[in-house]
Amino acid sequence: MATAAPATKKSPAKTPSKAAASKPSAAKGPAKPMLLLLDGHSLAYRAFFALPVEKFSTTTGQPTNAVYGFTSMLINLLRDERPSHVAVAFDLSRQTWRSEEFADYKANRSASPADFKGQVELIKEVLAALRIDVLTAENYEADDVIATLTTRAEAEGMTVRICTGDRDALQLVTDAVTVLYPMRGVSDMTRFTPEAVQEKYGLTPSQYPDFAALRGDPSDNLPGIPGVGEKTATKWIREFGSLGELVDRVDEITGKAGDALRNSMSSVLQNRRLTELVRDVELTADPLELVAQPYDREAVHEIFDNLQFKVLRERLLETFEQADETSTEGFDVAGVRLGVGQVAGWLAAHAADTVGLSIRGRWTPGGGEVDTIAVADAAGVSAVIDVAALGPADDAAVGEWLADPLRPKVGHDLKAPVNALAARGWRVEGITCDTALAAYLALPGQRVFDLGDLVQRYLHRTLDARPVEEEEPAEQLTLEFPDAVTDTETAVEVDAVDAAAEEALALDRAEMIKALAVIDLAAVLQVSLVESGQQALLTAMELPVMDVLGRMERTGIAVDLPYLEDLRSTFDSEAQSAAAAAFAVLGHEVNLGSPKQLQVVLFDELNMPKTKKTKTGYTTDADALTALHDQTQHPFLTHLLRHRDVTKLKTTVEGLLKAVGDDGRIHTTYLQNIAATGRLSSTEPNLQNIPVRTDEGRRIRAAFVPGRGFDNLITADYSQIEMRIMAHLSEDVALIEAFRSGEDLHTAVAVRAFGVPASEVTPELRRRIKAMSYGLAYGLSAFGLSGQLKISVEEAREQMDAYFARFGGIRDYLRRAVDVARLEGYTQTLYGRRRYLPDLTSDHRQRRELAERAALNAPIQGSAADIIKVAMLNVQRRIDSEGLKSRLLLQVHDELLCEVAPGEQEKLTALLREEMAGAFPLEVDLDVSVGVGRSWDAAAH
Ligand code: DCT
Ligand code: MG
Repeated sequence: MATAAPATKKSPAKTPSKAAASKPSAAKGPAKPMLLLLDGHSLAYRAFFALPVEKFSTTTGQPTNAVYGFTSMLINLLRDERPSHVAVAFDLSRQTWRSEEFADYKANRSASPADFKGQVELIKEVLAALRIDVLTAENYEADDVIATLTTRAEAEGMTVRICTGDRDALQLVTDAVTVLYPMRGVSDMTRFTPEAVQEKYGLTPSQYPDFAALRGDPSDNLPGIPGVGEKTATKWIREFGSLGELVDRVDEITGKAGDALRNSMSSVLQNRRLTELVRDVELTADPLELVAQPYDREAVHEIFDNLQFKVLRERLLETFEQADETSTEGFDVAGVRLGVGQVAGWLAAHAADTVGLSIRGRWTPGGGEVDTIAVADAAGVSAVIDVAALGPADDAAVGEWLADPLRPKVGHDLKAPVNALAARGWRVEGITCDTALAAYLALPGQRVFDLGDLVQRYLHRTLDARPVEEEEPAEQLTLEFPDAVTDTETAVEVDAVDAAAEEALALDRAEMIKALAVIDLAAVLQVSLVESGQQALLTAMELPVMDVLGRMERTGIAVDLPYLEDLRSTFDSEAQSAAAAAFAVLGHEVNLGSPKQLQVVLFDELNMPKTKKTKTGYTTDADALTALHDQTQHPFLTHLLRHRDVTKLKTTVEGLLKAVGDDGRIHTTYLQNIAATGRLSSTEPNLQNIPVRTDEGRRIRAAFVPGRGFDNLITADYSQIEMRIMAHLSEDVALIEAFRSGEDLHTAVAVRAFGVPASEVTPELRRRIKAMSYGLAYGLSAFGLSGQLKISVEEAREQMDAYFARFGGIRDYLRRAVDVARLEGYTQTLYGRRRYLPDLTSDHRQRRELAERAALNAPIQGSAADIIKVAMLNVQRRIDSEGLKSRLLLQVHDELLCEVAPGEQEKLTALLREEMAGAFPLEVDLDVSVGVGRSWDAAAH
């Protein structure tokens, strides 16, 4: 029995199609309906082989080349063909009437490559988001479904476009049916009309399957005739008109070819039966029901986010912008640049309003320059403030307005512009929404928060000016009676001035549109945050954190420049001597940075055991070489690894040197909305990159020193914060007790889980127990654990069992965490920060397991991130309220770093301890250690 999706039928008449929604001109009358049919598997396969999988994979390792290529072809087809009806046919399995009739049918095909599997499901998800019907029929191939729909569509008077990578479909070509056949890659399509078939093969479409039967088809495992090629096959069909006629008069063919044909007659006839497409498969959908629908915007964003298709999403949105009634709308922008004296008036008139901002200028680390501030109110009134052309009264008014916490402001990604305003001497208070931060809370999995994208997604609008309605303007009358004077030169001058003015006006308009857009966007995002219970995270956490981060960026941290330069040359010469030592072992030089040359040295010259094979040979990545070194202890590897380490350190130091500003301080830039867990990161320099526990890391941190007028640096950090959060969340009695015993945690765990006396817990054992605690907390399997601890899987399983026998609450919590997240679709931190994990229900094992580990990790890492943010805010508030001169400088990992003003050390130490320990009332207390010194390293403890 044949089945076809979907079960629900749609009315062909009511819903306007995606293409039809682009308003075909009424004068032409309704265009003939056009059905676009795609062969899902054959195109997906084409795409898979046309696009390199290395270039098309998500950061989580999901291959996407087939999905990408298929979706790209689909978008092009929808754009170019503008079908009114559309469907995609898929094969269900390899078992069809053809394989029943001929057991060897397609039997030569190897199993689909591992990277291909799973992508078909993703393609179906894309199609569901685009609201395109997927049709299948048991016992039939997609080809037959297509042939059936084509036949019926033609009978209904529709035209048909078939896109497939299978030439058997050429038999369907008529004046009303065109086959689009992808040539090289996925963007070139050959259009097979009857004429094109004739031109290419010298045959009519109905002769094509006759010819194909004679030729055979290696890809379907259909045998050909020995000694008879395409030329002869074509000649015969042309001469006799059809295979039937040829069979009837087969004796007229003489010579070897004739004998071969007569010998192969039964396989030729079988080929012909198999090549014939079935035109009456029972389907539950009729061609007229396959109306093209407007796509499901939310679903498209979701699947494209998952697949990390940025360019394709833009192409899709752009292509169907006009078709989508709601998205064509831009913004009414009637505002102008405010003249001298008008700024104060505009701001006074908006004293009670929330004002949308868009700030234009140039941002530098911790500073910058502002050109204009575009402002808008919720009623759609907008204006532009030219910062360079402010009179004294206006200047004061802008300063007062910006600094007033009771005058609400909203904007997008304001940290950098606020730093630039600060450089101009303007403090900013009263930011009630930053749409980049609000979107980060609403869509934590996304990494880029572009205003235009968000406006599309949440407001279904574009950042364009809405065209002004063309009325009969009175001025036009005067234009019809132009001044008689036409001085060419003046006209040219006027044109140039006009062009410049036009350009300035366009810039101002773009800025005003952004100011208008953020107001509407903020409103929508705030509703969404209220719905998900994350409103307080925005107002009480992320927005104040943005303010503190901006202050830290502007303050920067002093460095000992001569020391840092020395350090660079030290690392440089260490790198050189490591290289020299490596060359001495080899007896010749080699480029240590070239994987190709290393492969030759390691595996050919030194005959080392082979590492994992990749596309470019045996891998020489850090993990593999470390393992190889553990295994062989080869001196070449010792020097090579040392060379790599030191080179990396040198790069880190160079990054720091490059970042030192004119004031002798490094002003890092914090990234507040990148990490899906809620953690902060930083760039230029990336502070996370400075190794934490190594000697070299300490040498680097020794370069950070107190600035002039400050005594010391003081650092305060949490110890074992993740395990404390784990104890709190799991309520595991043994773990809580281990913490409360006052013993060192990892030692206490060793004692409890494995019965080793505390005195026998060596640093190495402690390290292993620690790795085990964190590993299990983050979802490591026995297999993973065996790898980390370099023990057998069996041993790892035993240790896991012993661990969980004692800390059963942890195991129960971990299971529950994943189950709840699967059910709800997201995890939550102690503060209600969400992380959405749709892959928890994926059929794709790799993706599902990745999501499961994320579900364990996110609440713990995210809660740690929340806690340190709260601590940072409270520390800053206390510093302000107590009027201290000391300053917060950095936040990195679980650590806060401050500059101590003279006489404030005691106060600051106490304050840091109090505020960090008191940031959240965990079941087990937060432990804070504080250290003071003349450098970051000296302060470490
Ligand atoms: N971490 C991890 N796996 C490890 C070690 C550390 O995931 N094997 C993560 C979680 C904690 C964080 O890094 C900080 O590391 P440590 O300071 O080493 O952890 P700790 O529990 O604070 O241990 P210690 O008491 O030794 O500082
Ligand atoms: Mg620690």
